[in-house]
Amino acid sequence: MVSKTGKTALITGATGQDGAYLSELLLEKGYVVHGVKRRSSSFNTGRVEHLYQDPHEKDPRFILHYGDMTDSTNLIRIVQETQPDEIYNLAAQSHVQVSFETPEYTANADAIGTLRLLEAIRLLKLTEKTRFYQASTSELYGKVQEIPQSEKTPFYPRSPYAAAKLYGYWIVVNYREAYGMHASNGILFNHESPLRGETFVTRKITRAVAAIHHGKQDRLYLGNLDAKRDWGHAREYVRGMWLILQQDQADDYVLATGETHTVRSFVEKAFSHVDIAIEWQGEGVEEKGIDKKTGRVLVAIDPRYFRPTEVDLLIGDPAKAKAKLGWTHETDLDGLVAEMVAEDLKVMAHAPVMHNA
Ligand code: NDP
Ligand code: GDR
Repeated sequence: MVSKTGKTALITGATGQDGAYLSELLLEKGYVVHGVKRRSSSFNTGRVEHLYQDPHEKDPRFILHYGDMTDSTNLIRIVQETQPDEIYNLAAQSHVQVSFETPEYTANADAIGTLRLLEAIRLLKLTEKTRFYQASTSELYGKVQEIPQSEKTPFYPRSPYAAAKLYGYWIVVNYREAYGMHASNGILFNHESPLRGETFVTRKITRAVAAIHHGKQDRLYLGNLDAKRDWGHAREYVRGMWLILQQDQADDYVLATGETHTVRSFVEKAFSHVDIAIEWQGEGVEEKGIDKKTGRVLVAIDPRYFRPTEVDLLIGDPAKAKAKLGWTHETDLDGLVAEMVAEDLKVMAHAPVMHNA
């Protein structure tokens, strides 16, 4: 298997939102791309379906391998067989709220999983050859210490997910310093797209708006409407990941838009695309989002979606990425919401009736 660039990449989490965009980008650049996919009883390769190549073809350039971040020997074997020039470690139990329910599994996959991959590189004597990207996160900042958050802002994780990712961050720094590995952290702020998982708040909102528009859902239930996030477009963020690994020196970078918005504002923007103006009435768990024209309650609060500890405010400072990588975001929140709603309107036109959630 020889690629046009001569480069081979291994992506864990290739079937996720970022994995799909990154696979696409690297294939365009002429890489041979190996992806790790989990065994699942249901179909989990929908996001990379268009990249699929018949394994019987000669020299396929996109190859999926069964694997799991909790299985060391599996990871060692995949790294050995693929001999990658670049590893992008995107696999994770990535849902913050779910991490409160499955803290041990989250630590195993997200923290120790990162260690397993780094150790695979070391054991296989690939420290000189293989560059390593770690999917670190703005969740590391957690409780607000300073804004905007930069590479120098202290961390204060607020969930089992963030605590696991904190280990991932530091073990990457340690392997860089201890063994001279080209291992870097991208500290990425929230990034979304039409491929975003359906239970993250942005996609949950855009799907519900589309379903309500098509008469397939009555109401959207949400948790904390006041949380503020720095939301960008996933396609642009995976380009940043690639740029990070093209640098001579490994280093850690924030990728963000530098703007922040509330969940409430995301809801209003999304409904505006189907010509609905939302008016908010009530307070706390009694708060409701009402269609100004019809008086229908379209948004209500379900306390189940409140987190035991919340991250109230994220706003990133991407100055270092701009200066050193030449990376900036292009899509603003309005553009992102417009694209996500437009895609979900297409999806929902043919969907069955949805449960309110
Ligand atoms: P997704 O949840 O969409 O994708 C996660 C991927 O990891 C999926 O392919 C999933 O497989 C896979 N995975 C989960 N657990 C395991 C495991 N035990 N072994 C192997 N694979 C596993 O996440 P995103 O694409 O949004 O994010 C990519 C990475 O970036 C994650 O590490 C996330 O924590 C991090 N991150 C994301 C941000 C964002 O805003 N999107 C911001 C900052 C960091 P399956 O498809 O079978 O579920
Ligand atoms: P986040 O994303 O926790 O920032 O983690 P998510 O979209 O889940 O939550 C964002 C904010 O919205 C509030 N919220 C709700 N969230 C969800 N999921 N469902 C709801 O109904 C709801 N109502 C309000 C949340 O409380 C939160 O404040 C994402 C993941 O991709 C991580 O893997 C990644 O590391 C970070 O982004 C950066």
